[in-house]
Amino acid sequence: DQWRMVTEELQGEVQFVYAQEFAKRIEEKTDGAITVEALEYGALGSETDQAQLLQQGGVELAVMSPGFTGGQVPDGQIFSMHYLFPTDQDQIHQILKDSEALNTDLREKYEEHSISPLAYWSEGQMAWTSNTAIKSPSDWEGLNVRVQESPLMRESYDAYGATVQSLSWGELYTALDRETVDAQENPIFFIESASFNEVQDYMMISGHNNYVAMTTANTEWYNGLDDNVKAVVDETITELQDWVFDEQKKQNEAGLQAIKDEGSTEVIEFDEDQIAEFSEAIQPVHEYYREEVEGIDPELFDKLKSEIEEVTGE
Ligand code: 6CS
Repeated sequence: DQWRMVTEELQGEVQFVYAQEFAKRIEEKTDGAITVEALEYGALGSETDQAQLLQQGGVELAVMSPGFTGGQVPDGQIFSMHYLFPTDQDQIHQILKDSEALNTDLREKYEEHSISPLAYWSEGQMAWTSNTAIKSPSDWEGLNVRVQESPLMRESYDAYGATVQSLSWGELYTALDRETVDAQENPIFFIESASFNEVQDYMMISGHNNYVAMTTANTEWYNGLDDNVKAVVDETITELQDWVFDEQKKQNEAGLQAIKDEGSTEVIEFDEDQIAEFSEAIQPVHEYYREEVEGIDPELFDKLKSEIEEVTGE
């Protein structure tokens, strides 16, 4: 058998090296009976094209960011909520691995759309970049920020007074360079790798969110696998959760150093007071999400929140 795993990133970047490592391990474990082709961003279209392809069974597996199916699977937007998850990466790792709200309840919601999230993992803390310094929520006023296809992302930046535009990331460098877009969010390794720092003067380590990716399978395909093959897939994905945790950490540390060395982007790290101010400004969006957003399961949100509190002790 040959399977394909499509990713949203390029050679050397976290999602793509994850797919290569998955391929390597599956081939080893099956003595070459199953091979997996890792595909980089662009090979089969944009991120939204790739999501559709997975849903239709055109590829068996995909590394996918929940942000691109936010309109279809409203509960998946929980990952784009600012100041909900902790900033501590070990704690996030534990929550993503163990949360029942995510691994059982949210998984079922995705499966209604033929997407089986087999694991959630973080690509690291996201930072904001912009050509003006953003030090308090009102600094967002009048800025146009690029987001993925998630209505909740719109609400969040709206709460700070910014406007949003959704784009595939492949169009983002040019948009920032031409100043049709003023700002964006991404994990630090990716900001460096996609050279967004070349066209942005400030990078804010804001603590507003981490970047979650999902290892997904087409649901019908996955359910139809022989039990022993499914066990190999599940085992490999569990192993890779710890593997990718270390990989993203390495890449994010190296990315931060490279941005500092390059020197044209000022790095601003938020202190506790700034985090508290932003966190307060976003609370109405947390409430709005729970109470008003169509298709949201408030119980899933409450459950995740209490699971987060258990891990952080807050
Ligand atoms: O900003 C984006 O859309 C891209 N960012 C990352 C870290 N991975 C892929 C994604 O498409």
